[in-house]
Amino acid sequence: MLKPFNHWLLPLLLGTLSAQAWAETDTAANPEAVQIYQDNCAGCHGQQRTGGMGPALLPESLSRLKKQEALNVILHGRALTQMPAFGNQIAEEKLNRLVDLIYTPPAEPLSFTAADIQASRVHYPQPDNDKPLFSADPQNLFIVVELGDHSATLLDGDTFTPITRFKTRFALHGGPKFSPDGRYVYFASRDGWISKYDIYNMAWLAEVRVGINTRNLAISDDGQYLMAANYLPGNLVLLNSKDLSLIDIIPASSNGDNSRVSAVYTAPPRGSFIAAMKDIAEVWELTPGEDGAQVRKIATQDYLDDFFFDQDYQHLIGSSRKGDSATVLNLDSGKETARLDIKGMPHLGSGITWKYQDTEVLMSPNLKDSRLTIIDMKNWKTIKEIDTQGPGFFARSHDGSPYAWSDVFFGPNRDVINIIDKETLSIVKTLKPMPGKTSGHVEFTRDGRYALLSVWEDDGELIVYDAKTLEEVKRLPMKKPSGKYNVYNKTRYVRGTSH
Ligand code: DHE
Repeated sequence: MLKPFNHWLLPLLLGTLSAQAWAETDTAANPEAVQIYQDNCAGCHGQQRTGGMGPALLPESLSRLKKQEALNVILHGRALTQMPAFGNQIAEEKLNRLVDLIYTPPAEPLSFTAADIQASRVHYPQPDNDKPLFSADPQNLFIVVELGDHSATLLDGDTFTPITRFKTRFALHGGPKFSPDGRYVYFASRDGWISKYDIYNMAWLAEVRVGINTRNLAISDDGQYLMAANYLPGNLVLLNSKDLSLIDIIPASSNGDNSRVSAVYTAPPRGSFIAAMKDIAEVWELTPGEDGAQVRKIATQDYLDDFFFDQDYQHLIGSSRKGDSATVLNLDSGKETARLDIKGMPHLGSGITWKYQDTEVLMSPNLKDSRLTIIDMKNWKTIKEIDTQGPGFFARSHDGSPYAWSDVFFGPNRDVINIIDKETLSIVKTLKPMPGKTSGHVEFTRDGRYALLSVWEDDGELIVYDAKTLEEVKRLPMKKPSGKYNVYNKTRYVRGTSH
């Protein structure tokens, strides 16, 4: 059953932001653009460009959109959203100045307070039904995020049939996270919205805006708490996951230094969250409670940015911001126990592990170099480097599969996917799912029998492969499908998937 649903059309209680007049410098430098903005954009994007129903229009939130693309959206509107076309009302040359304005940092610092968070909360009707409204196995569902038109598809993981497709907030980032029972899924958007969706009833339940520039979210092992990491303002926000009410705001500052927070992860066996700090040489462990979070600060030698954890969450493997090495931190003792020799820029967050001979290995893609690095997790030594056709972004495997999959996300060969034999540690096959089109990010079904791959294009596809024979099983058209997340694999923290 496909259920069309556009949550932008529902009445929204928009957040009120701290009153701040336009900085005089903005008005003086670009007065006409400021006027155009106030007359046409402020209603949805906020008086101070910090967002409302529409996304924030600040350099931090637009860094991934080229100016020409922003101009095209203003000229022609954005399909399936409330963004209208202005090309037939305002001269292009004036709109160009408007684009310049939104890519200019505000002259005065922005603030986003507890009151702003509370005022932004959106409640939807709460369904009175505890059973899925579909017959698919609730543990073998996938959520597929489609960045192309800011949507998500709920997919039956046995038949590979879409159950429903729904609009999401603009520009989601990081994996959505499920409640432990798999009934609810939580999304984070780059401009601060946290949204809770009821999978069984295929309905939004609540939303809240937690910041201006958000990185990701994590759910506690017991499902009670949600923590979000923000670049702007630099802080962590703790919510009650039931109704997304605010519990605590934890500013990311230490000894007078303020930091952006790169990401927050849940550490289930520890009952805590672990946060990566962008601008201070510390790792934070936060234990949530009804009255707030207790913070343990672990000093590190480097600024550690991108984290991977071993299966029992005793060790954190973090790459240094400079990207030329990685550190192993024992989370119990708070001491650095090893250094990994990984050149280039390892993307540890996308690393995966599997059992190999009498040990466990970690394989990390590399954002800068054309190689995959495989490390023995007993002694933290590199045991194999695999040359690839370009830098990669994601890697995936499953205990039920003999192979690990990794993309080549950048450069002329971004259309290939390498299949690595987990016993021989070598590439056994290279797939080219759609020549010339970026392919990346794989997730397996609950039993590891099938692998689902994205063709990462506006008119892209989700391709289902038999994970053993590597033959194609099905193609589904999708709009720039990015990540896909299997309920069982994610809620059981299965080896080979992202946690
Ligand atoms: Fe991501 C996860 C950081 C750019 C798509 N990305 C993550 C996580 C971090 C991270 C810390 C883990 C959080 C989580 O899942 O809860 N990403 C970063 C960056 O620092 C970087 C390089 C720059 C930035 O501007 O943020 C970056 N990421 C991108 C992209 O350009 C991608 C390809 C497209 C996009 O969405 O913007 C992208 N990142 C993803 C995806 C995941 C992700 C799909 C979840 C992967 C998973 O399997 O769980």
